[in-house]
Amino acid sequence: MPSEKAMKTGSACPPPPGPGKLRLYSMRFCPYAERTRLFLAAKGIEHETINIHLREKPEWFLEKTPVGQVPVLEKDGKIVYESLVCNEYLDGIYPDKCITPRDPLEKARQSMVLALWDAKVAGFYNKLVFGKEDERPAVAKQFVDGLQYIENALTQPFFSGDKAGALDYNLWPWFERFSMLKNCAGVEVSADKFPKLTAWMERMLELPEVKACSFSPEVHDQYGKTLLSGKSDYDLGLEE
Ligand SMILES: N[C@@H](CCC(=O)N[C@@H](CS)C(=O)NCC(=O)O)C(=O)O
Repeated sequence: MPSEKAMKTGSACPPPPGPGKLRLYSMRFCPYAERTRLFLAAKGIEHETINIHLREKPEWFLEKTPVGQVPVLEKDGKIVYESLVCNEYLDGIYPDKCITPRDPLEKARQSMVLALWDAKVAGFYNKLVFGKEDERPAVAKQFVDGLQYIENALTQPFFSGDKAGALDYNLWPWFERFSMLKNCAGVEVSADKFPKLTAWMERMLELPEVKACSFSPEVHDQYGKTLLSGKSDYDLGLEE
């Protein structure tokens, strides 16, 4: 099994995965890569993971993907990148326990909620964590207003219906990191303002696939501090 430590510039390119074998290029704290890790865990797909040092990317990684971002999947000499594309690809090549909705209207609905997330929430989320301190009160209001759209879109018990599905897994990684909002910007997602979302978060935390892929709020906070200092510790918590 490859080491979990992030591979850097100058490292030797690992030999390609054997025939039929799947490899994920990831970074342990990346929310986009977590989307794909959640799909892999929920579907029970055997795979190996190679973590990438995103500040000192290996040359061979940049040869695999022009975008230079994780997640990336590799199987039988073929490369797929972009988290949402990776997840649909996984359902395409491993059709058992298909997570992506088959119904075109439901698939469209889920994509529209993700588009709402991108348009109304994600940017403010990033600004709260990484942005200027004096702008935070205004941004916090925009974030909370935007999150209301997501609360309204939640068809209980899960975004995807009776069971967690694509939309739940594709949104979850940011909710898992909400403690960073509280600590960096004092913004709390409370049950009285967001009763459906807070109940959904409790339900998500009980799922085995979420337990398998998540880090605790304390670890996210520790990683967040290294990220904000400009020196992300991709190997945080791993043995020397
Ligand atoms: N749109 C991409 C975003 C992926 C992304 O931003 N990944 C970050 C890590 S969280 C990354 O690889 N950053 C390295 C870089 O941009 O150079 C996706 O959905 O996969």
